[in-house]
Amino acid sequence: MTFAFRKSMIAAGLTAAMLGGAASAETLRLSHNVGDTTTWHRGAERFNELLQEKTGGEYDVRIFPNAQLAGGDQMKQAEMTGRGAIDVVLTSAINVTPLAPEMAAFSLPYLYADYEAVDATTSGEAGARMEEVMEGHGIKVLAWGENGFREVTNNVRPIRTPEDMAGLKMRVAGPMYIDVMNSLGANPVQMQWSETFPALQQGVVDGQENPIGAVIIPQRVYEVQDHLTTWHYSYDPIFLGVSMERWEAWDEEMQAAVQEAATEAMEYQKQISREDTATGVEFLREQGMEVYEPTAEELQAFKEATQPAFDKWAEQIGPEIVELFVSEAGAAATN
Ligand code: X2X
Repeated sequence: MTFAFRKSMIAAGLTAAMLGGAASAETLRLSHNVGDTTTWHRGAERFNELLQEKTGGEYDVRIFPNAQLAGGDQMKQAEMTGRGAIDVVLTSAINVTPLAPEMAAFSLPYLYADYEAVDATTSGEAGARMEEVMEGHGIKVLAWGENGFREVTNNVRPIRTPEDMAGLKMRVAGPMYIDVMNSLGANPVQMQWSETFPALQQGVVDGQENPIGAVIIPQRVYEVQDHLTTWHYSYDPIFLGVSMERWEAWDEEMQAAVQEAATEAMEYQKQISREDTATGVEFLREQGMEVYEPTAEELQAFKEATQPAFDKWAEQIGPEIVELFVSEAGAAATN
């Protein structure tokens, strides 16, 4: 039975169950590594709805948050997807860097001036190049969504200059951010996201960095952090990817349904992340956070201070890929 036929039967009043849909629906297991209140999760839910709709109920998606399917290890999800142990992954570029160091290119400090620059790379040659890299690791990237520009929070003092970071114990997600924090004189600690809230609450670490709309607000980081600075130091995309093994086993009709559902779901996820970020600073102030928005000169000082980390990682990623990102982002930036 084709999806189109199933859809027309459902439109005519038959239920998916009557068509043998609900009982025999095939379930794809989707892993992501943040909580179920985030824009990531809402994007995953939208993917489930759209996939059911586009396959006439023959396929659905079960969502597992907090990297549960990888035993809580957010960096392990991609590798598991690559070998077919997880069907679908929704994760951010930084989590994939142990498997594919090239993916760190997106998050190089101060690479992007604005969203125009971001979108030019995810929809351009740079994004296509990263899709090839991920295919080499057994993951078909279906669509790019957004974690966002990562902003710094802490409980010790307002951050206005690189010197203000000195000695702060900072939770970070991945290896590149260790070097970035070191270049600022902070003390970085790599930690799972799911363990970060209690660590901040108990004062095990002083601060962390994450995007406002996708993570800081929905995960209520403002309840355990006093200061935030919108330093925009690193951008982090997310992507919806499916194991190549799964992808290659599907016929063209199913591949088209999955692709369309993913594209629409990530478009939605990106839009709500940007909206919630745009209104977020005011919301965080209402919640009692002290928010500092640096001037262009102050941002330049952070950029200069983090240059050694940029250079070190540019070498690791490969100059040709970095050049592709820098030129595509630079040509599109309007800021
Ligand atoms: O762990 C983080 O900080 C998060 C949620 O942003 C990532 O997945 C990189």
